[in-house]
Parts: sequence; structure tokens; C-alpha cells
Amino acid sequence: MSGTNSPQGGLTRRSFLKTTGVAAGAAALAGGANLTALAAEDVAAQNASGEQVFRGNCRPNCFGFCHLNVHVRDGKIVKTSRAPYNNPEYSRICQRGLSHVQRVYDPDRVLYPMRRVEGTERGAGEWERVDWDSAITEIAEKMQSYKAEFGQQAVAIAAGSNVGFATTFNYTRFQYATNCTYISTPYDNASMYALSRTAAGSAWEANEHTDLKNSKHIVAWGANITDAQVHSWHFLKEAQQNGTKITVIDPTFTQIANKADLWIPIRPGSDTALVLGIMREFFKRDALNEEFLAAHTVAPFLVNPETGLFVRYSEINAEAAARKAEQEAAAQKAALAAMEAASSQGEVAAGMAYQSVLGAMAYDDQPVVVENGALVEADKATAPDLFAKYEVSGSVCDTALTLLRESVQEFTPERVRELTDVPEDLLYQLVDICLDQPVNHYVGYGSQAYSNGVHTTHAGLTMCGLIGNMGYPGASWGSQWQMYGGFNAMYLIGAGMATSPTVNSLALPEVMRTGEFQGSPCSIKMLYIHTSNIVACHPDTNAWLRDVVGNMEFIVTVDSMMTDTARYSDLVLPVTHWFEQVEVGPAGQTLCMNWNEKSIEPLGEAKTDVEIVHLIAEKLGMGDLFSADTEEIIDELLQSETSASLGITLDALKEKKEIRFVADEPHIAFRDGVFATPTGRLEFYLENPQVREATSKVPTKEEIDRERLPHWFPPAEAWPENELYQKYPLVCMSERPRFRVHSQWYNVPALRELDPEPIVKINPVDAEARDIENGMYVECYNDRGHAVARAVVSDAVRPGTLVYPKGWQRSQHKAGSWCELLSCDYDVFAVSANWMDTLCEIRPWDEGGVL
Ligand SMILES: Nc1nc2c(c(=O)[nH]1)N[C@H]1C(S)=C(S)[C@@H](COP(=O)(O)OP(=O)(O)OC[C@H]3O[C@@H](n4cnc5c(=O)[nH]c(N)nc54)[C@H](O)[C@@H]3O)O[C@H]1N2
Ligand SMILES: Nc1nc2c(c(=O)[nH]1)N[C@H]1C(S)=C(S)[C@@H](COP(=O)(O)OP(=O)(O)OC[C@H]3O[C@@H](n4cnc5c(=O)[nH]c(N)nc54)[C@H](O)[C@@H]3O)O[C@H]1N2
Ligand code: SF4
Ligand SMILES: [Mo]
Repeated sequence: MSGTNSPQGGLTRRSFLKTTGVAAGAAALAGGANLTALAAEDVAAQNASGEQVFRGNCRPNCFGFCHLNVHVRDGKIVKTSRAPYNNPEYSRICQRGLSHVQRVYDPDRVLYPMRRVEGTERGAGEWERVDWDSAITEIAEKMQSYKAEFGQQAVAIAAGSNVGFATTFNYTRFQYATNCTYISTPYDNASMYALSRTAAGSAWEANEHTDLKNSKHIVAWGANITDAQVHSWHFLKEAQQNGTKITVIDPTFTQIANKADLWIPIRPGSDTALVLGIMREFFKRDALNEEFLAAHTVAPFLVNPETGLFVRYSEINAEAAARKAEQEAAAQKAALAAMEAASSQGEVAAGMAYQSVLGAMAYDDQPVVVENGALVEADKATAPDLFAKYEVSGSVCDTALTLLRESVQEFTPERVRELTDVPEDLLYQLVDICLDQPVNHYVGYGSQAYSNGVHTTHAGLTMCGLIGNMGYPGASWGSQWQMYGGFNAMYLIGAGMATSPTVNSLALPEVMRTGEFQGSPCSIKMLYIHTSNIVACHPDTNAWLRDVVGNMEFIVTVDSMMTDTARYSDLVLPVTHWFEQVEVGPAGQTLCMNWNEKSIEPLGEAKTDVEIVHLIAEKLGMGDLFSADTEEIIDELLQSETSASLGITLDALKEKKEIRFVADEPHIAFRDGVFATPTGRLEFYLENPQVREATSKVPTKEEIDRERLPHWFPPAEAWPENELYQKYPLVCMSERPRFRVHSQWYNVPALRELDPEPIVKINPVDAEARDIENGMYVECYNDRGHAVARAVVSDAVRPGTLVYPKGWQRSQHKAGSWCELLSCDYDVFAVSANWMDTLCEIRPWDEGGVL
């Protein structure tokens, strides 16, 4: 596929745009200075007609954070249009951004506090309007009475994936101050955890998208960029038009696969095996970047086979041992002093102070490497032996690189084919591509959506480390989005510290069923849910409804829409839509803090989250700790050295609308091979594998040992060797639809016209075997639940799999819902949801049930 062919009679798409200047086409297809001018003209013209235009920041978590013009006439939003980013390459809008009017004035909006009618079932949809004061009074009284009767942990707060700067962090402060249990939601954690533990990357750090043009190849691993990153697809397309080749690794022939130069179909859940096979080839072809490995990775470090730890200089040098003992004693002393100082704030705060001082202590005790046959401190070596073998205190030690080389040997091309279904010739082609640097491995969330997902990114970063394909323009692994972390963290803990636990939502059904968490009693009676549609979006809906909703005495949901989660609540509080309040969008792929003006007065009696928290806090007697003014909170959150150094202040945000929070541009992850890990290197070998978040599962010694290096194990459920496969032979995968972000925009007429109801895509072979015809209703089911949707029979779907666009409300399915099919199982280290690690069967269905 070549970028120079074009449907416009030999003109490239770029020159076509330049010569015609068609505004509509231009707005939809590309960014550029002339387009920004067009947008600005549009706004000026509208202003003349008496319309007011405000700056909105669109902030579902699609990672875009597009700047929008919100056009207001007579106090009503009449239109949204694209507003310029400072860097015009980022000025985008999509059909969701264009249809906000229908979202703001959606008949499903919650306009008043609503109470479930006494005596009716949760979910039955019988509501009565209550006034704000009684709603807030009930919340505050219930919080106090449950805590008094059952303990501090009895009230829990759960959040979803939407972020607003003041909204999110004010809730954290509230959770701390009221000492509530925090329900964490593990939505994209496998890849991010692998990134943080091996490279200390921030969130999902990778090279910025404006750098994609510098890559010779883009390899999209389980990344549905045309639909899940609509705002970023143009970067890939423009790169392709300039000669970059795109390879797609995906079980499904997706839209991006259709536009790629090469598609590598892969068995679901097997990416790690493919990466290990690539690494084996690197070793075999002697393709390693030895300078990078020696200077920027733990490759040359000797590993003690008895302990699994790096051999340290203090083990072989008496002087270093004495120095370390001294440092340890000093650290103990400092930690005890910190504990003492914090003791007035209670036992937990004192313990945390102790741990944090000890944890932050850096010892001058280098791992050792072998150079010219002798042991030296890693930082002193210039050309360490990457494959040294050395006896230390009676143990023969290998380097981390040797251990890696050994561990990938079983992944021969034949074995890789058996596991991944990728034939040898395609593997070799992929190896050639990986070596033809720089390569941007654009990694979506597909391969991490299985129980073994943490290892795809652990292996991927290791693979890039082996050949030095990172830290410079064009070379990267990941998909890039980050959140601003330089805010005033004291704001979160300034009103008090929580001692109540963090319970992962995947474990919550079990906690509610057993009343235990980590072996101790844990009784939760009340759940306050904000910025989340957990009933529609969380795995194993039936377990959630039965164990969590069923065992909860009181559920409050704060949303602007009557979502599934709101429906299964006792009290629903109406929150403002984004354009009815000021806020900062603090994250995204553009690496900016984004200002959002208030465009219109809140509809009905809607209030901001900040106002709601203020009201509850007031009733609890802590109103002075929680301002009702969002700007005040933003201002306080920006009181930090980092914000000052970046020039991020409330006034500057108001004026500039957008300020970058990352200095380099384009951002290059781990530029020049600098990593913020304890060793300052890419730690593909982990000395101390840790669980990401404590749950009731604890890893065994064997699991810890095997976790040190990236390794392959089959997905927990969706794998042919699983016995369940006999009964449920189809792997059930979701895809992000361009019509919704998760369940947001679910009821917007303009989008429903394009995408009216839940569908499921199935390969003709699987359809025929089950008498399923295109367009008929089908029921997908397993032991956990079912979902009914319309069948789309399509060759693009891999035989043995189903693909459904996600994000419908339960109430929009004819029966059941997609997340009923999913499991709450999780990997003990990653603690991340296994969205696609799901088996099911499918059969025809009619209105009355199964045909
Ligand atoms: N329009 C829209 N955009 C969104 C969102 C949305 O809801 N709607 N959600 C946002 C969020 S929070 C997220 S996390 C991102 C997700 O971004 P993506 O991960 O890019 O989105 P998905 O559509 O889930 O695409 C996953 C892809 O992985 C493939 N896949 C499944 N299993 C495997 C496997 O084992 N190996 C490989 N290589 N591929 C596999 C699927 O076929 C699919 O094409 O999207 C964000 N953007
Ligand atoms: N089957 C399947 N399910 C999945 C996935 C999958 O791949 N397959 N992917 C998962 C992933 S990666 C993610 S990130 C999750 C997302 O899961 P959620 O974050 O629960 O999804 P949303 O539907 O975006 O829900 C956000 C809710 O917050 C509300 N909201 C928006 N802004 C505000 C605000 O400022 N204040 C308040 N109070 N409410 C607000 C919206 O109206 C919406 O109802 O979905 C997960 N679910
Ligand atoms: S939904 Fe995402 S891509 Fe679309 S306008 Fe909003 S931020 Fe941009
Ligand atoms: Mo996500």
C-alpha cells in the first residue's frame, strides 16, 4: 500500500486539501495552520450573530481531550465545533464531540436528586424526586451511622475512568478525610504496571504521537486506532503517506488492518509468546545493541542463583560492606525520627512515615558486573561482559542477559507458530521489521486484556531494550497518554489520612460475599459511586448485582445520566455536564493541562461534584475543609514547585487554555536511555517482583521466582487447552466503537442512527455451523451470563472468536449485557481486568428466547 496513490487523480491527499481548501473535508481529515484559521473565522462570524462561544474541553477518557468551541445562544448550547490546540496537529473533533448538544439535552439526563421509591426493587426504575437537603442529610447520616455501627471501612467510594482535575482529586481528599474504603477499578493496569515496574514509565508513557512520523515502521499490537483513537489515526496515516510502513498484529481484520501494509493475525492471548520468539531470533542473529544493553539496562548485572537478587558490591568488598552498614543505620535512625514526628497523627501515619523514609533511602551499593575478568561496580564499567559467568561466595552467577537468553530458547519459530498461529515466514518478516529501526510499537489494550497480559509489555520493552529501540525519535513501545502528576499532593492528604483499606473492584464481590478482605473482617454497607458506570462496564455483572448490589445497604450514584449504575442505586444525584462548570482536563495524549470554561447554567438542579462534596462535608461538620468553588480547588492543587516551573497557574490556564506539562516536544519516552528506576536502567529482570495492589491473593515463592523475567503462560480462560473450551469454544472479544466512549453518548440520536443496537460479529464458518444468519438475533452465553445482540456475519472475524462493540447500557440489550460474560479473575501481580480472556457459545435467539 503506498501513500502516494490517491483517489483524486494523482494528487496526494495533502495536495488535494491544499488546492481545494474544502472546509468540511479539511476539518474532518487533517490539522494545519490554514484549518485553524478557518475555525477561528467561523467563531468570529458566529460571534457577530450574537452567539457566545466558550472553550470546552471534551473529556471522556478516549485520551483525546480535544478543545471545543461551545456555541451558546440564549443560554442554550446550540453547537460544538473544533477549537485550536497550540500545536495544530492536535486540533481535532470527532462525531461524539460534534454531538454534545444531544448529550447535554438528552431526555435521559438526571435533573433532580432522585430516590428509589420505598418498597420497590433496585433497578425497577421507580423514582421519586427529593430535595437536595434531604438527599444530602440522608447521605451524611448513613455515613455516620454505618461507620459507628460497623467500623470506618463500612462506607466505600468508587470511581471510574473519567478524570477532572478538581473533581477527581477533591474526591480523593474527601475519601481520605472521611476515612472511607476506596474501591479501585483495574481497567488498564496490566500494560501500565509492566511499564512502571521495568522502566518506571509514567502512566502509559511512550513517544508522543507527533513523533510517529519519525518511525520507519509502526507496529500496532492489539490497537484499534482508527476507532479507539480516532483523533490520532491521522498521525499514522500521514506517516504512512510519507513512507512509514504499518504492520498490524490483531486476531481481527480491523479497519486499521485493512489500511496497513502487513497484517499478522494472531491467536488471542498469545502476544507474549510472539515477543519471546522475536527475542530468540535477535539472540540467534546476533542483533543485540551491546552499547545500549551495557549502559542502559540491567543486562550485565550478575544474579545470585540462590536469592534471585543482583550481586552487590558490598558482598565482595569489605569497605563497601562497612559503608552500607553505616548507611543502613543512618536510614533506620532517620525513619524512626520521621515516625516519631508523625506519631501525633496516629499509628498509621507514623508507620507510613517510617516506611516512606526507609523506602526513599538510596544506598551507595552498586550491583556488580564483570569487566576484563574482574568484578566491578556497574557504574564504573565501560565495557562489561554481557554474558559473564562468575563465582561469588560459592555460587556460580550468570548475568541477567544470560538468564533472559536461556529463558527464550524454547520459543523456536515452530513453538511460536503452535502457540500464536503466526507462521514462521511471518515471524521472520516481523523480526526484520523490528530490526529496521526506528520502530514505534504502538500498543493498544488488546493483548493486555488477558490474565497473562502484563508480560506482553514486560517482554515488549525487553525486546526493544535488546536492540536499543527506545529513547530516541521514532523508537518506542506503548501508546502514549499521561496524567499531570506535578500537582500539590498535600491537597489530597491535607484534610486527613485514611486507614480504611483499598479494595479492588475485582475482589469486591468476594469481599461482600464473605465479609472478609485479606483474612480480616471487612464489612461494607454503603457505596458512593462517581464518574463511573460500573454496572455496565465492570466484569461479571451478575456477580456484581448479586454480591455487591445485593449485599449493600445503601448505594449513591452521582452522574448526569440515568445509567445502569444509577438505576441500581437508592439515591441518584444529578451532576453537571462538562460544559456546565469550569474544570481542567489534566491528562491525555497531548500532554497538556486543558482549561474548560463554563458555557451554560446547569440544567435542572444539577450541581458540580465539588459542590456535592462540599454539601456532604458540611453536614459531617467538615465543610470548611471542602470548598464549593472549583476554581479555588484548582488553584490550591496548582500550588506546587512543578506547576510553578511549568508556568501552570489558574490565571495562565484561563488565558492560554492549554499548557503542556511535559517539557520536551515531541516527548520521547526514556530519552537517551534514561530511566527513573532504582538502577537508572531498564530493569527487564526484576529483583523483587511485587503485586501491583494488595488483594486477598498472595503470590507463591514459585510465582515470584518466575515473575522476574518476561515469560509466557496461557490465558486463564480463553485457551484451547482449558477444559471449558469443550463447552464454550469461542473467544469473546470487545472492540471500542467510534460511537461511544465506554457507555457515554449511549443515547445520542445522531449516533444511534449510525449504530442503533448491540451487534456481535461472527465468522461465516462459525455462523453456518450454528444456523446463524446475518442480521438475526443471537444469544452469546456462558456459565456467568448472557447477552443478546444482532449477528453480523463477517470474514473479518477470526474463526473461533466473536467481536462485539462495547459500551451499551444493560437496558439497551434485548436481554442480558456484554459484561455478564466476563470474569472477575485476575493475575496476582497485575491485578487487572481480563476483558477478553472470556469463553462463550452462541445460538440463535428470538423475542421469546432461544430458537
Ligand atoms: N471510541 C472510543 N475510543 C476509546 C474508548 C471507547 O470506549 N470508545 N475507550 C478508551 C479506553 S479507556 C481505552 S483503554 C482504549 C483502548 O484502546 P484499544 O485497545 O486500541 O481499543 P480496543 O477497541 O479495545 O482494541 C483492542 C484491539 O485488540 C485486539 N485484540 C484482542 N485480543 C488480542 C490479542 O490477544 N492480541 C492482539 N495483538 N490483539 C488483540 C482486538 O481485536 C482489538 O482490535 O480506547 C480508548 N478510546
Ligand atoms: N466488555 C468490556 N468492558 C469494558 C472494557 C472492555 O474492553 N470490554 N474496557 C474497560 C475499560 S479499559 C474502561 S477504562 C472502563 C470504563 O468504565 P467507566 O469509567 O465506568 O465508563 P463510562 O461509561 O465512561 O462511565 C463514566 C460515567 O461517568 C459519568 N461522568 C462523566 N463525567 C463526570 C463527572 O465529571 N462527574 C460525574 N459524577 N460523573 C461523570 C458519565 O456520565 C458516565 O456514566 O470500561 C471497561 N469495560
Ligand atoms: S470524544 Fe474524544 S476524540 Fe471525540 S471530540 Fe471528544 S475528546 Fe476528541
Ligand atoms: Mo480504559
